Amino acid sequence: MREHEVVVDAAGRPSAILYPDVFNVAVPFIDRHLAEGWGGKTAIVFDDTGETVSYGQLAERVNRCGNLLWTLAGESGGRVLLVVKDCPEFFYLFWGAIKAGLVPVPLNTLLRAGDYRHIIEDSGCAGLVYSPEYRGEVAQALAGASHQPTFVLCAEGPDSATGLAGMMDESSAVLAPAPASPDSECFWLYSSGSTGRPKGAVHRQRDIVTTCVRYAADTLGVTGDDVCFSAAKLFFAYGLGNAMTFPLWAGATAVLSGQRPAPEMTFGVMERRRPTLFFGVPTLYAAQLWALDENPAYLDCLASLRCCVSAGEALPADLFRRWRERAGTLILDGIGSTEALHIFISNTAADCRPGTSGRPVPGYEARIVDEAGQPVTPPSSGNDGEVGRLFIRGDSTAVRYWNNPERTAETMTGGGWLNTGDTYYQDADGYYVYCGRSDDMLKVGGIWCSPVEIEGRLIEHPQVLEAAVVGRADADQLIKPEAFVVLKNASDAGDALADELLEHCKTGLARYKYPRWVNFVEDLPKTATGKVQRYRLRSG
Ligand code: 3UK
Repeated sequence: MREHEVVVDAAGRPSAILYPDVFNVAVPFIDRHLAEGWGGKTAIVFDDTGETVSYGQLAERVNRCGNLLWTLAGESGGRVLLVVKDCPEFFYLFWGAIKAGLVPVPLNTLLRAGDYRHIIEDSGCAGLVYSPEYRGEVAQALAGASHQPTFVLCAEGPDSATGLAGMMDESSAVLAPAPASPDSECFWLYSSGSTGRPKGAVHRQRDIVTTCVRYAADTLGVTGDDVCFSAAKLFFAYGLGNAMTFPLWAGATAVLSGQRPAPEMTFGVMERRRPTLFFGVPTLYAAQLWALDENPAYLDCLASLRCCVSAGEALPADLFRRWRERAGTLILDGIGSTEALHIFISNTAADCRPGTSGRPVPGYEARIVDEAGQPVTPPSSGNDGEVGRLFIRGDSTAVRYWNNPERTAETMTGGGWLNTGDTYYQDADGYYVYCGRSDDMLKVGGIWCSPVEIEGRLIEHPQVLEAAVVGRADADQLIKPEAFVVLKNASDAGDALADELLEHCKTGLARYKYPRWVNFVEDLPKTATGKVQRYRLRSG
């Protein structure tokens, strides 16, 4: 098989990615490093056990696992569901499946039996592999499911006949890549969404390469010297790139932890494994700052970082500033999605505007359109552009949802344009500013009002930990903002603080945007991936 080729322009930036007709993406990500003489380099450090895996060991285990999965599945193109925590086996399973011509489907390990059952039935999977931690939910899902996979395997544990390690040992260490093409279907990711059943986004072989060339290498500058640590888990498209495809593409090292990403865990991993790149979500950065205040010794753990990345939800400018002051690094906010596979609009170290998502990653196009699908007025002579719906186009977007032509038509809208479901505008300098999900936006007094902006103002208040804002109809049935606030100290709640927060909003925002109601709550409803579910806060 001929190698892929990244064509660069005169400035050394990627202008095109060329592929041979026959292309299996496991070859450049796994086998290439052996051919280039890097077999001895460390690919994975597993923090839970201290185990390290070299690129040579990785290639051999991917082959063994691919042979095993192929033998068990007995069909080409069969889906293999992975309910697997972050650990080296995740790599063997994901790449082994792809190399053998099967379709890996990493699943959120925080789901419950009912969700797994839906996915087992929806995918018509050939196999399911799970980490022992999730045995209970998986068993319950299988017991009730109308479809039964051909094989079910535990990813860890004693070398018994049902365990992965023992069965891999008995499988051949030689595996020729299954013939595929750059456009053939490669893996799926179920997107959680805040509403409705999860939908399987179908990604092609080339999609992974695109995110690595365009975002990881060109935007973030990941090289073989980097050590990547992601608090976002591998089952999430964000984590899959951060902690697996990006380091593998660059010949770098991935640090994995099977533990829950609380501040203590992330600081501990940083202290032991010295990552250069850290990938988190805004809520975690906020909690880490809080922990740094409590325990300043944590600061030493951050010394190896050259840069941090945030995605999943908008990073408030205040959090960006506090982190830069306290931790001394930038947090590059970028927006990505399961359907786009990774980040497509981003800040960079050289061009960073706090409170915005940055500019389109080179290789992606963005369009902001009105409800009729027409481009909104762009920014001009010092004025912001109009607010509208964000569509993007790029060579990593999912081709369809499995088994769901209606949602496919709504989201993959033709001509390669993906409807992100997000509301954005471009500021006067062209930076893209997130205003909320298209369906979370409020019209207050006839003017678009972003819950995210009000939340950003609320959390600037020193007593506020988290906030969510939704629309609530007032006595005239006009929509006005209502705030749900989590305090750092719940005992501070009271009318005096509520009044103070209103004043804080009125002084910091256009006046019509202040919340008309403030509710103090213990926590906010969130999806399994940590996004606030505003729709659950809306009344009536
Ligand atoms: C929201 C953001 C504002 C936005 C993801 C990086 O989050 C990821 O994928 P999901 O499918 O959700 C996608 C939706 O999340 N969002 C993501 N990033 C930002 N909103 N600022 C941001 N920086 O609504 C988007 O449509 O769970 C993130 C890489 C890969 C991903 N899958």
